[in-house]
Amino acid sequence: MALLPILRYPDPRLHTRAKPVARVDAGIRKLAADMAETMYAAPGIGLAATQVNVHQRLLVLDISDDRSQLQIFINPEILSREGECEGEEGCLSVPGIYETVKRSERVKVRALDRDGKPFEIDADGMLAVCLQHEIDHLDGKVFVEYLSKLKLGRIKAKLAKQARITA
Ligand code: GNR
Ligand code: NI
Repeated sequence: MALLPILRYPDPRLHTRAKPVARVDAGIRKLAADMAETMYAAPGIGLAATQVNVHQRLLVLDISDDRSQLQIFINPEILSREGECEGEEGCLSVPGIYETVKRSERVKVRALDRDGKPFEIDADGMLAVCLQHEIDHLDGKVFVEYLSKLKLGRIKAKLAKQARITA
């Protein structure tokens, strides 16, 4: 197991569109295990491969209170969406920034599991929000890019200041 470095916004590599995983093999399972370790250590409730500079369509998440329900989604696809909801989001690639984002309330997602077997889930609540947030990462999109130009400008200034302090 290994902790992987997480890319920080506005790193341009966060805007890479990830490619489908061609084969679910030991390498992919190792990557998923390292991503899970990285997510738990951060701590976060989800992590997309894009955030650790691997541009393959793979994400891990665990929205359980006791951090015991790891879920792995390979080549996830949103099949359908219903409703709308607004909630505050954060991102391990945008540390210290929490902003309200509009999302679909429910999503039906198809993906492959760690054995390469297809499955489908109907997600709502935090799971639905987290899946949309992570699949956005795989498409090269970071949640702050849903905000107004004014807000995004302020966030960029704040992140630049933080980077100067921690450098
Ligand atoms: O840890 C995370 N928390 C979170 C809270 C609200 C909405 C989405 C998230 S995902 C985030 C981890 C992360 O950056 N995943 O990409
Ligand atoms: Ni994120």
